[in-house]
Amino acid sequence: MQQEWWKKAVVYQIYPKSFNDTTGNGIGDLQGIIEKLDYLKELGVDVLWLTPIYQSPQCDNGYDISDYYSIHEEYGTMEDFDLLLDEAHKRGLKIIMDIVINHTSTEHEWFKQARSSKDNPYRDFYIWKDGTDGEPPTNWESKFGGSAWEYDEVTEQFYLHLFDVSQADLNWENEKVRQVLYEMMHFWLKKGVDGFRLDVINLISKHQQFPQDNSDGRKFYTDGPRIHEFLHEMNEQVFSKYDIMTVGEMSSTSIDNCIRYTNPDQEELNMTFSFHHLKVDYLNGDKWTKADFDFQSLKNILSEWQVEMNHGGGWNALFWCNHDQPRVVSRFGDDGKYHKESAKMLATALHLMQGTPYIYQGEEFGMTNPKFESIEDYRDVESLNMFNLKKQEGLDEAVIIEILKQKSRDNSRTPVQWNGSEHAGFTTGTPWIATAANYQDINAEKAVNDTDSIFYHYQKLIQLRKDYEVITDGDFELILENDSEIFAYVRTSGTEKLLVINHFYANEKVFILPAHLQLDDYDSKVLISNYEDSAPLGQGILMRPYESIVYHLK
Ligand code: TEU
Repeated sequence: MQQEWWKKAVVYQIYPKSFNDTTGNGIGDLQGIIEKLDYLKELGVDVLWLTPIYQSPQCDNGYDISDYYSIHEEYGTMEDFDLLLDEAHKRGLKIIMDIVINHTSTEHEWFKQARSSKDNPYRDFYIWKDGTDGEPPTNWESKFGGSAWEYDEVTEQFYLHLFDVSQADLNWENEKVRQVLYEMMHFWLKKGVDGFRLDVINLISKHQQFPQDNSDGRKFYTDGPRIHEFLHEMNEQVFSKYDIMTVGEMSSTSIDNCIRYTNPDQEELNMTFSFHHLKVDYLNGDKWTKADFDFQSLKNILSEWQVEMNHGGGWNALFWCNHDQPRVVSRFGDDGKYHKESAKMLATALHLMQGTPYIYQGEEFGMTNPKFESIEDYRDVESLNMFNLKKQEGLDEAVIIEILKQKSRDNSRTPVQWNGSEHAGFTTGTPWIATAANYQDINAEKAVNDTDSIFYHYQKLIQLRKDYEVITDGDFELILENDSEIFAYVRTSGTEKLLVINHFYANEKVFILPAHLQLDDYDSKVLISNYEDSAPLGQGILMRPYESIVYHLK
């Protein structure tokens, strides 16, 4: 069996476009990442995940790939990439690539060939169907709004696109497709990359009858009929040949499937991202609503995934943030008065669960949603599509903006706030998307110069993972299940225990030690907290606003 080094690793996600620009064109680049490697090393992370840097028309910021073998020119060259990999490795940092193989850009040569005629050898690389009476083949919906089928005039058929019209779904039933994709993965692994994040990988196997649906169609391709077979094949032909890590992004998945994806006996992937815990602020399941988050559901979902994945021998990727999600401190914390306390509390709550934690650029010093007021400030294809759709439905523009301020993917895509200078030190030019207005208060330089900052709290959490086996191995038990303000849990491995108490609100609240946890049995050292003078363990602890305390009980 391969070494499971990734169980003890912390991953840092880089969205290159917004990370650091060295050319002054307003777009981040690979040299910009190289410049910041020492900063990342100081934070203490082990692995860097780069979102797609391949050649792309950038309709979906690189998730629309037009050539898997070259670097998008605004980011640099293959020489820059090789240098980045080398410089990262020199510092003991690993790099994983984002592999998008559910779809390609319609600008990819395969698609250009495929759409040119029905008998082109590449036709069957994609999913083409006849319409019925001029209507699309099925009523399936695109994740970015509208039909999932686009009519092509030249060959008079529709092609499937679960995302944007510029992202055509590949036909995984075609063995040639699978083979060319595996070959492409070998290319990157032979270069020395340390693994992959696989974009929407649980959507690649479609129900071949392509049925009509009484909903949006997702049940006919989510965790689809041949998904486990395909992943097993990929593992056998590619992953098993290298000492790497793999993480699958799983859209609308289930625990049972994620156990199968990640239990080592199945030989598929190492870990999965699931999103149920990030839908707790959707009103009636609809993302495009403005709503408070449901704290009780958040606790229940996190706890269920912790316990069930552990029982099934699976492994979770732990995350609050990524490039598709709003900033967590604005979402489940307080981005005003208790910015520092709540950002630290959220970090602790996440990092001490079982799984491999991910930090998204800027999260380590508490970047917030930018709260853009005008549609002119938004760039994301999904946000712009939704804006237009909601307007057509008759929703007031001001109301839609309020929703975008909470839900837009652009909330996480603003430039990394490096320092207090113009455009937060991200670029000397004009950034492709505006910088959040609070960059003089919240930036990396300030955080590094303040020993009490959010940055050092993350650094400490990363170090604790290296020092305490229980963080990796321990069972998870939710306590105070029904408490409406505290998320507390116990991690247990042999005789070692951690008690993790997180207060998610701005009031004061007494934590009462549950009866089955005997105070006297333990040494109650405070391992980490977000107030200087957090109380030693007692039967009752007064928790201050967003206070978070971790006790080591042994
Ligand atoms: O995202 C997949 C996905 O389904 C979402 O997280 C998506 O952004 C959300 O459902 C929209 O409401 C992945 C990438 O992370 C995302 O950036 C890409 O746009 C998408 O796949 C298509 O490649």
